[in-house]
Amino acid sequence: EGARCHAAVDIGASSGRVLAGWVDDGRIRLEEVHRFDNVQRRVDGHDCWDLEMLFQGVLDGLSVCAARGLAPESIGIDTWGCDFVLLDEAGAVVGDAVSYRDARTDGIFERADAALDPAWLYARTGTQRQPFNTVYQLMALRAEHPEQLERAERLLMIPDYLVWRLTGARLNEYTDASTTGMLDARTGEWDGAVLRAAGIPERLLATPVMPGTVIRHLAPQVRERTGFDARVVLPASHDTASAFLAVPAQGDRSVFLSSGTWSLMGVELAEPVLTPESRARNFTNEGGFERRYRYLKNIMGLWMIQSVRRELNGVAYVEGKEPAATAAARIGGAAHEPYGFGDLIELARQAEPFEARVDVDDAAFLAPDSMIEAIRDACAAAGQPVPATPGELMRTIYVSLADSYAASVEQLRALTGRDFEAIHITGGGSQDAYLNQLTADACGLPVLAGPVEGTGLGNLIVQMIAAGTFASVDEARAAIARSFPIQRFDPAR
Ligand code: ADP
Ligand code: LRH
Repeated sequence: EGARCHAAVDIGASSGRVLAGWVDDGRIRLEEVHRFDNVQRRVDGHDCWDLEMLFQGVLDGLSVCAARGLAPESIGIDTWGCDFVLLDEAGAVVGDAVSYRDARTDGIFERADAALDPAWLYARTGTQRQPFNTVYQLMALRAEHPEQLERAERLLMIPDYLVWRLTGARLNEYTDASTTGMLDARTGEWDGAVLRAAGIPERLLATPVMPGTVIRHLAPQVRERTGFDARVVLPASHDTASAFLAVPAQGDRSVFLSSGTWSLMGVELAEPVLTPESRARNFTNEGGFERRYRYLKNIMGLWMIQSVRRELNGVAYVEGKEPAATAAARIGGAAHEPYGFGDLIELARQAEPFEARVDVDDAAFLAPDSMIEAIRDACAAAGQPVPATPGELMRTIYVSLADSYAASVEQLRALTGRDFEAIHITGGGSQDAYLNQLTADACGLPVLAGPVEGTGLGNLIVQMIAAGTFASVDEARAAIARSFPIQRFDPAR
C-alpha cells in the first residue's frame, strides 16, 4: 500500500516551491519537486506580482509531482500575506496585483488616519500598523482607481486567487484574511465598521473559511495539465501561519522565528492582545489554525540581505527598473560578482570586529532605491561608523538584526508575562549559522534551527490532519520533531 502523498505549494516574496510530502514509518518525508524565482515587474507605474508566472509555477510543480510518481491526493497553497487581486463578475482580474512594497502606500497614514483612527483600529483588529496592510492598499487604490473598486465583485488574497485558478472556488481563507487589517480579531469575521470607515465595499468579501477545509477537486482543464486529479485543501494560507504551525516546540517556553524575506518573531496565544502597550510595540495578532493567535512582530529580516546581494550582483529588484549600481561600486562590490549568501556570510566574518547599528524597522529600508546607500545613510545620521566594504555592510545588517531580535524577545516577555527557554528558527534563514549564533548571543537563549522548509511542512500537516493521518497539531509537531534534524546554537556567555 503506497503512502498517501500531499503537495504543498509555498510561495514567498523571494521564491516559490512545490513540495511533496508523505508519512513513512511515523516520519514525515519531504521532497522538493520544483522551485522558481518570484519576480516582480513594472506595470502601469507600479511594482506588480506576475500572476501568470506564479500560476505556471504551481502547474509546473504539480506536473513534476506526477512525473516522479508522487501524484498527490491533496494540494494546499500558501503565500506571503497582505496582497490581493480583484475580480469582476465575469471572473476577469480588475487592475494589477500590486506588490506590498510598491510606492502607492507611501505616506498613506497621513491620508488614512482621519478616517481610520489607529488606536480604534488596533483595538478592533489587533493588526500591526504597516503601510502595506491590505486595508491601506485598498484605500490607496480607491484614491487612484475608484473605477476598479466599483467594477470589482470579489477580493481574493493571493493564495485564494491561486485556489480559484485551480478549482473555480472563490473564497477568503481565514489566516490570510487576518493580515488585511479588516478582520475583527475576536470573532474572526470581517469588521463592518472598519470596512465602512475605509470605504471598502462589503460585497468584495466572503465569510472567512477555516484552514483544514476541503474545497474541491481540480478543475478539468487543470487536471489535463497536471495529469492527475486531487482535492484542493485549505492549509493555513498565510505563509507565516503555516510556518508557526511547523515549529517543533511543545509548551509555551519557546519563541518562534520564521526567517525568510521577513523575520516574524512571536508566540502562539489562545487570545488576542489588543492593549495600548501591545499597539505601542506594534505586535500583531494574526489568525492561526484552529483559531490559535499568532502574536508576533514583523522585523525587516533577510530582505536587507537579499537587497544588498542583488545590488552587488547588479540585478534589479523589479524587472523594468534600473538596478542601482553606483552604491555597489562605491563600496568595492563589483570585484566579486555574483555573490551567494555563503560568500556574504564569509565577508561578514572577515569584517569582524566591525560594528554599526541601524534600526532595521525604519521605513527607509522597506523599499529603498539602494539598500546599500540606505544603510550607509542611516549609520551616518546616527553617528555610527559607516560601512565601507561589502563585509562591513553585512556585519551592520547582522548585528542590527540580532539586536532587533533581542529587543523583540524582551518585549514579548513584558507583553505576555512568559519566560523563554529557547528560540526556534525555521525558514531559509535558519540555514544561516552565522546569524543563528549572533541571535543566540544577543538574546542570551539557545537557538534551535530547523526545519528549513517549515512553511511547506506547516502547509502539509494541515492536509495530513484533514486526511486523518494525524489526530492533532501536537501529534504532527511531534512527528516533525523526530523527522528533521535540528541544529542547536548556545549563547556564548
Ligand atoms: P521567502 O519564503 O520569504 O521567499 P526563504 O524562507 O526562502 O524566504 O528565505 C530566503 C533567505 O534565506 C535568503 O534571503 C537568505 O538570506 C537565506 N538563505 C537561503 N539559503 C541560505 C544559505 N545556504 N545560507 C544562508 N542563508 C541562506
Ligand atoms: C512573510 C509575510 C509576512 C507579511 C509579509 C507581507 O512572507 O507573509 O507575514 O507581513 O510577508
